[in-house]
Amino acid sequence: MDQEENAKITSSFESLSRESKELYLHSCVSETEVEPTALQFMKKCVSPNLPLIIREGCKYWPATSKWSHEYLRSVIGNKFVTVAVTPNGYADAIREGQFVLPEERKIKFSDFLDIIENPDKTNGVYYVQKQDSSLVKEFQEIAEDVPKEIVFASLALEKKPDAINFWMGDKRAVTSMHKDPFENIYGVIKGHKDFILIPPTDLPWIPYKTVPQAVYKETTGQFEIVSLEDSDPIPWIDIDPLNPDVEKYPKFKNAHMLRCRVHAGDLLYLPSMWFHHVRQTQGCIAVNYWYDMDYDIKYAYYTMLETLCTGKPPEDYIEPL
Ligand SMILES: O=C(O)CCC(=O)C(=O)O
Repeated sequence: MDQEENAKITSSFESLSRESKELYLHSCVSETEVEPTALQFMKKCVSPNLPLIIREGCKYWPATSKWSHEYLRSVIGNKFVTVAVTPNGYADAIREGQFVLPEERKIKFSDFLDIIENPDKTNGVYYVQKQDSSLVKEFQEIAEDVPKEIVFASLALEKKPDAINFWMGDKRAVTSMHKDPFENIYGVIKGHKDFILIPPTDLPWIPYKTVPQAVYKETTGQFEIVSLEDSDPIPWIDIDPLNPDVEKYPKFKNAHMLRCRVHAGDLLYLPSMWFHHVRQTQGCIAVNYWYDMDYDIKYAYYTMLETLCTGKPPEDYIEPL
């Protein structure tokens, strides 16, 4: 691409980012204390692709009052569940030039609770974070303590959730910045979560790097990073929004970061394709509902932006006849 064309594209990115801020983004995540109707949710959130916190939106779910450690021990203490273990709390993040997956272990839930209660007595950071509808697959004994769907969302989106996930972990466990193709309704049951959100229109300022995959393995008390030779390299975001290296990635300064704290009993609507980074308090428990996004005109524009940023057509691109 010649210089002139490059300058045109950069100025288009700047105007997209500026116009988005001026016309539709807010300076903080909107909040309500009243559950939206399906129509309000569609009109004010899904359609404009804007996040919303519904304070006390899950306060009256049975889980919010029932899920003490004592209760969980008595109901699922003997069950083996999948836990992600890392040396530093960063699962699925770039380390030493590789995308490093956590070591997945099956341990008894009561042993996991012991570790959460005494994190300094164990090597590594433990996080129950499997995202394959884990609440339904691994925690079915307690699944009845939360609704099977979020009614206003199912009505608005005209579908049932694709996955319902259970999250519980150490305060050092961090979910690195990424985006998902889901409309996400995220309920915090115990503790609180801190989200950093960046809108999809800021994609040009987000540094992606395509790196080989690897996995943590603990042997004799030491974690090592083992390369996954047979896996394909993947693109992942190479910046920590808590401590961004703006010398390396100066454009990241343009990103419009929204920060919000979601307390126990609150619901967050996290729109599809928004970049998010998540932290939590010790032993924080959450349940989230992923609804498949609609592959609509917003998605098509996003894909165009991605193509402009990378200079490459999308992976599933089919040459027109
Ligand atoms: O709670 C977390 O640690 C991450 C949540 C997340 O990434 C999601 O719900 O998509």
